[in-house]
Order: sequence, then C-alpha cells, then structure tokens
Amino acid sequence: MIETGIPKLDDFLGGGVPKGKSLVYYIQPGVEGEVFGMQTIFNTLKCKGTGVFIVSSTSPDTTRGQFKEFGWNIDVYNDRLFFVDAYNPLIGAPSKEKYVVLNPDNIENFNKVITDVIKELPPSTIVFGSLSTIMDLCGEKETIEAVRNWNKLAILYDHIIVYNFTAWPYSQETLDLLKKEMFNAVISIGGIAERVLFGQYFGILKSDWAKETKKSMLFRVLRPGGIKLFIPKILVTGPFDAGKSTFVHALSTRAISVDRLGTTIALDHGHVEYKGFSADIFGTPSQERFDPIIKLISGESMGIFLVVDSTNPTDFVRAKQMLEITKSYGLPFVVVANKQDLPGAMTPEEIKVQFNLPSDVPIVPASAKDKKGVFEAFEVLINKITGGI
Ligand SMILES: Nc1nc2c(ncn2[C@@H]2O[C@H](COP(=O)(O)OP(=O)(O)O)[C@@H](O)[C@H]2O)c(=O)[nH]1
Ligand SMILES: [Mg+2]
Repeated sequence: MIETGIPKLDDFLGGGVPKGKSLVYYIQPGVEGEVFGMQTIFNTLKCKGTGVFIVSSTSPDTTRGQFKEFGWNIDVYNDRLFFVDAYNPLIGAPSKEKYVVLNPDNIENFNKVITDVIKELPPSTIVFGSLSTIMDLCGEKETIEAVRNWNKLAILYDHIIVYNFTAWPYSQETLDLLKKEMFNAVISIGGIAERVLFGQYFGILKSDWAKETKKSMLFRVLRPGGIKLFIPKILVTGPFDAGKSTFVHALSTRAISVDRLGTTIALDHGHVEYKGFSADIFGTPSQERFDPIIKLISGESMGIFLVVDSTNPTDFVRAKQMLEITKSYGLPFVVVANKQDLPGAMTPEEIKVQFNLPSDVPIVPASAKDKKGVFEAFEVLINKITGGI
C-alpha cells in the first residue's frame, strides 16, 4: 500500500493505494484540486519512494516553487523525483529535465515518453499534474486510449498511477468513462457553493479495493501546510469553573482568553491542529446572561464539548441546561468529565446516570490541567462530526 498522505483519505481507502492500481482525483472546476496529486507524490517521497510528476500546465520549475509554497522541501529528494516536462516544449523553451515530451500535442509522443518512464524506473508513484490539459491538447478519445494503456503498464511494472483531472465540460461519454470505468478508484473533489464557493470537500466515488464508503470531508488548502481537513468551529461549553478555559488551552496550539476578575466573561478562542485536522475552538462564558451569545455561536458550530467538573454534581443542573440550548441545533456533542485527577471524581458512568443521558452519548474522562484525555475527546467529537457529513 502506498499512502496518499491526505488526512482521512487513506483511512477511507483502507490504508492507501495498492501497487498496480490507478486513481483519479476528479475535480470540479473552480475547486483547488491539483494539490491532491502534489501531496500524494510528496508523501511518497517522504516515505522513501520514487515519484514521477508529469507537468503539462506549468513548467517543472514553477511546479517546484509550488511545492515550496506548501512547505514541502523536495530538493532533498532530487535523486528520487523525476519530472516529465510536457510544458516547456509547448512554449518553445528549453528543458533541463531527463524526460521531455517534445510534442505535447501529439499523444504518440506522450505515449513513448510515459512508456519509457514506466519501464525504466523502479516501482513509483506516477502523478499526472493535469490530465485535462493533455486531453485539451491531444483530444479526448486519443487521450483515453493512451490512459488505458498506461494503467495496464502500471500493473505490469508495479507502479501506482494517479491523475488530477478537472471535469471541464467534455463530452458526457468521456466524463462517464472517467468516473465509472477507467480507474480503480475515483476521488471526487467538489465545492459547496451558494453563489460563492464557501466550502470544499472530497469523498470516494469508487474504489475497487476498499469497502464502499460514503463519507466525505471538508478541507481547505493552506500555504504552507497543504490539504487540511476543515472543521469551521467547535464550541466548548459548561458551568462556571468546570475547566472550559483550561480545556481550550490544553487542546490549542495557540489560544487566547479574555478574563475579567479571574473568570472568563468573554470568549476563549483557540486553534487546534491534530492528525491532519484543523479546527477553531471557542469557549463560552458560563453566566446565564451570556446564553444569547452561546446561541449565536452554536448556530455556526459543527460540534460541542460540554465540560463538567466530575467532583461537583450540583453543577450538573446548569450543565444540562446548557446542553439543551446547544442540542436544539442538532449538533454532535461530547461530554468531557473533567478533573478526574481529584479525589471523589465521579466516573463517566456515574455522570451518565446523574445526567440521565442516553447510553450513546459519549463521555470522555479528562484532566485538562494535565492535558490528559483532551485529544481523546477531540477525536471522539471529530469522528461524530465527520461520520455525519
Ligand atoms: N484538579 C484539576 N483542576 C482543574 C482541571 N481543569 C481545570 N482546573 C482548575 O479549575 C479552575 C477553573 O478552570 P477554568 O478553566 O478557568 O474553568 P472555566 O470557568 O470553565 O473556564 C482553575 O483553577 C483550573 O486550574 C483539572 O483537570 N484538574
Ligand atoms: Mg473560563
């Protein structure tokens, strides 16, 4: 298995892409999809593999620059990264690459160079930076035939072969072939648009080696950073002194709190980066007069932590009240049973009884002060959020 290095996608694919398989990133126009191929090849290099990048829409040097923008230093992999230059000849510029397609508008010429690459190099991750550009230059039917041939050769020579394809309005026949027939796996990359694009997602349309999964993930593209799963906002609520601020800080790579007279009357705000997930965390004030604020924020949230002090059962009335406010939005939530380090702390099971909560409500034991249990709680919540999309 070769991992793509794209958070969650390898899980979806049952661990990655097996040798000999082909995969297409099927990209809706206007969405930042070409980074998927780049991140895939960079991950191969990072894992000591060989990578081949076929560039058709920018020069290899421009592409090298793009890798750097993502914070991916490819210079250290010069001996294992090969560019196939199908761009410079197009604009009449010289190429210093080992593999050059001298006539990028001639599929036979393409075929010859790609065949050489497939036969000469050790098992590699071969990534086409833009299959759609090749199609534009060489024709739909001609390109499809060539791709079928490359996919077959990849099986024989144990490569994995990956294509970025932007689904411009080609013929329906072409689009259907790409989506349903030609590749072992199809990852669709699309946008959530309402006049403007406000979210991007990826999900598996097809995969002949992994179990069917209908899950998709929101993502955004960071420079540096590459593809990061995107969870817009997560709320941390709970009674006074339960440990909300402490929890936000324990989880965050950077956090700020606005405190007055020793307790938080404004918001805690943090940002967490964990296992490819990127999320903004907001702690709410506990006082009842701030309930409207909680309503406002939870309306835009995707998940909620309810922090309780496990040693203080009297808190639970207020805690449950807060849960009602937020639950009315139908959001996934996780109860954080904090201060487990203190004597007399109730177990998650005992709290479940006190709260009279259904058995499927997750309660995660934690000690935010010692950063214990906070990331476990985060993972539980993320799984609830992403399972629901
Ligand atoms: N023993 C213990 N104390 C904690 C823990 N988490 C927070 N505290 C303490 O509880 C108090 C209230 O924490 P804070 O985060 O300000 O609570 P908030 O009012 O919910 O924001 C502070 O004195 C914290 O140091 C924990 O896990 N264990
Ligand atoms: Mg606080």
